[in-house]
This record gives sequence, structure tokens and C-alpha cells, in this order.
Amino acid sequence: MRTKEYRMDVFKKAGLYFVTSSSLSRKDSFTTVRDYLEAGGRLFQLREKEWSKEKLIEEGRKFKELSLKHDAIFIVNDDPFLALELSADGVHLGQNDTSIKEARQILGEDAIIGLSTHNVKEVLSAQEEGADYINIGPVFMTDTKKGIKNISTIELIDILKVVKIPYTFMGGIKKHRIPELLEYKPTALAMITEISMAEDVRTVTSDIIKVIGK
Ligand code: TZP
Ligand code: MG
Repeated sequence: MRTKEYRMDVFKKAGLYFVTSSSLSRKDSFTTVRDYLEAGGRLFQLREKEWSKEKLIEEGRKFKELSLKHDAIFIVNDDPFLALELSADGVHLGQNDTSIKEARQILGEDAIIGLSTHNVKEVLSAQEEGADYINIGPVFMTDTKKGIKNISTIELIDILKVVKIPYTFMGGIKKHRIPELLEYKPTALAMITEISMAEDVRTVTSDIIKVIGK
């Protein structure tokens, strides 16, 4: 069993956070995650909105094995019970999912619990409820999550004034936009399509890790 300290240490050092989405991938998500980990990725999230519970459990076990093989951090999207079933390192919740408090009761103190946030109010409440990290976004417009306006630079600066826990950015992040984001000192940068749609996942992953430079 990995301790919270160990998990958070790997999380903070990873720099890059890959989030899966089979429907937006060139290859299946298992192959993509395998290539990502082989190229040095250490942090990923299983986010498959179209999979049944059965498929999430069956496939999820394989992702868990991959994470152990590569000593990587494995986060499950939305569902703390699935995270428990898979012995994942943690869960990532949205504003309309299970609360942080409930997820903590289900998963215990050693689990990493993250929350998607979009404004100062949500960040303050995530911190109060004991989130281990927050995601802030979308930082850029993205077709991956349609119909959501990206946060402005002014909003981002206001949010960063109150953040006291590790924070990741997500939404429309492409390799060439990484340097401008690094000025805001994120714990990690989360990406779907820049990696999942890459012709060569390994090369893109190792290039991005070099740019992030952790
Ligand atoms: N939440 C905020 S933006 C986003 C999610 C799930 C999608 C990010 O995907 P991409 O392809 O990296 O823009
Ligand atoms: Mg959700």
C-alpha cells in the first residue's frame, strides 16, 4: 500500500498528467497509456465516459497493473467506488460528482482526491473540504469539452492568489503553449488530445516532459 506522502511526492514530480479518452484517441487507451508510461509519464487518469461499469472494472484492472509496473500514479475519474474496487491511487471529481468528504470516507486518508475547479469560490471550498489537489480550467478553449468558456488570465491570477494546495491546469493545452503556462507554476499540466491523438505517443510524451523540465 502506497502512503499518501509517497503518492503525492510522485504526483508533484510528474509534471505531466495524461487523461484518457478512447473516443478521442488514435489507438485504444491501454496502448496509449502503456506508450505514455514507457516514455516516462508517471501520472494518468482513467476517464472513459462511454464505458459501462463492467468494462471500467475489467479494463481498469489492466491500467492498475500498468501503474504498478511503472511506479506511476493512477487516478480514476468520477467514481470513488470504482477507485476503491481498482485500488487506484485516487479519484478525480467534478463539481457535480460525489463530494470530497464522501469520497474521503470511501477511500480513506491515503487516497489522492482531486477536484475540477473553475473559479475562486470553488477553489476555496475544495481546500476547505480537504482536496489534495485541484484542477483549474479550461485554461484554453478546447473541442474536447465543448460549450465551456475558458478562464481568463485575470480570473486565473485571482484563483492563484488563494490556492494553497497542488494545482493542475487543463483544457486545450498543446506543446507549444506549455512555456506560457509554466510561468504560473502549476504542479502538473493535464492533457487529453495532445497525447491521445499523437501519431507517436512516446515521442510526444518525452518531448513534453522535457519542455516541462521537472
Ligand atoms: N476538463 C476541463 S478541459 C477538459 C476537461 C476534461 C478536456 C481537456 O482535453 P484536451 O484535449 O487536453 O483539451
Ligand atoms: Mg465528473
